[in-house]
Amino acid sequence: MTDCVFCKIIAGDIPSTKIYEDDKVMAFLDMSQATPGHTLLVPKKHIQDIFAYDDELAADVFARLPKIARAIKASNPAIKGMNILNNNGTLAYQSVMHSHIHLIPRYSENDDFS
Ligand code: DGP
Repeated sequence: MTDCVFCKIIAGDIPSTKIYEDDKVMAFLDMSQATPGHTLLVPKKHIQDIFAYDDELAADVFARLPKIARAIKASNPAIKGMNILNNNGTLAYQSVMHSHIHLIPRYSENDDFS
């Protein structure tokens, strides 16, 4: 989709800090780092939200979550946990209408994140 910021990142038309990429998904650092290492996992196929997934796309995206979460955790021994979030619809605070999953590393109970 030509006016989608995440499609432009996937196409390489907007720079990003890439964490992972294969034929189905890409993961890159969120430009608004809730905590250091905050990453977005996105399907390469433009799809708006969870309500539009079919089983195949869900398997493609969600099967990759543990591997990417482990890689982020392994990158920094200070990471003690991780919040994994997915916002769907403006009412639920989705601001980019290309489905994405937030992986937010947690370092301590005092992380400035809510
Ligand atoms: P959400 O509110 O769940 O739709 O989160 C969208 C996230 O996308 C938000 O945390 C900021 C991030 N974001 C928006 N535009 C860009 C961009 O151009 N590059 C990167 N790396 N992240 C972006």
